[in-house]
Amino acid sequence: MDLNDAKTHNYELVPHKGFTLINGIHDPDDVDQIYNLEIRDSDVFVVTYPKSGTIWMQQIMLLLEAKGDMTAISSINNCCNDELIPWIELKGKRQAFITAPSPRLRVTHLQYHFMPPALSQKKGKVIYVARNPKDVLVSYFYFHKFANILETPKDFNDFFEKFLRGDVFGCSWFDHVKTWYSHKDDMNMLFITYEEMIQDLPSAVERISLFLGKELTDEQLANVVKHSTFNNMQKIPQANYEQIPDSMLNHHQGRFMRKGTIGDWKNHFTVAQKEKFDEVLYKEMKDFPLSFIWDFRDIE
Ligand code: PPS
Repeated sequence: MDLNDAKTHNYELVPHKGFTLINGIHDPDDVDQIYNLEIRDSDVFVVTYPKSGTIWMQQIMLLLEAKGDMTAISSINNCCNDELIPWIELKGKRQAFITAPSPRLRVTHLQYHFMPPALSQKKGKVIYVARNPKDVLVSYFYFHKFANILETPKDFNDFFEKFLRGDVFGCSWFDHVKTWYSHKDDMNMLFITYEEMIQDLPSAVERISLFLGKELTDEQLANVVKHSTFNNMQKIPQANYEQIPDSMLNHHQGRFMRKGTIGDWKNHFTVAQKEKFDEVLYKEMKDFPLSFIWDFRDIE
């Protein structure tokens, strides 16, 4: 199935093997078969919890492949970035992966246990993009209003509680990040944060390029950066999913490229919500060697 498939479905979350899938766009049997895929050394998977910078990383990878030439990407008749770097877990995409030419670039929101074990034997590459969970929550709240494939939240607090319970597609942000991070050294993995990318996009692009073994000139790298800034991506219809039909994305309710910043949670969380979130955060992450940037001021 393509994301631009205009059929009307009854989308709902279905629990599957300790994770959740979205009925209508995921097929559990198909998802289970991902584990058995043969991996090539040239395969690259971008792994994210939803709303952590997937489309941003897609854009950077497409531009690196095209050596910074945006016209080369725009001239391909694609409706959105994920037609060129698809989600492996969407219906029909696993089959296409098997015969696709190298390099096979894919994105996924899946948890670690669904992915081929060859990745943990250092075959292929993984880029994990993590974003601070308070901003993920806010971005995900707006995406639930925007996406008809997800339940519209009653209000912010209702969504806040669901997110903390992991009662959303992607399940618990904490489990997702901790599980993938704990396998970092088994894999060829680049672990990078959304905040690092905001803080210094040229350095982030250089790291990604080096990790992927790309050889670009300084000018080509500068073009990759230029065409992957939030302001420029906002103007690209493919990055905004503008051609995805209203049956899937309610374009009157918002835009995919919404704010693209750090610390928007401060405009949404009440004091009580912040305290509650921090309690859970402490409990979940106190023994974990990961820290996040929560505010723009922290990097100024
Ligand atoms: S999804 O639906 O899970 O694939 O969403 P995902 O692409 O992972 O995340 C969407 C958020 O990433 C922001 N974004 C960017 N921020 C800064 N710079 C650039 N170039 C960029 N591209 C995408 C996008 O705006 C969403 O965040 P919010 O906070 O909602 O704006």
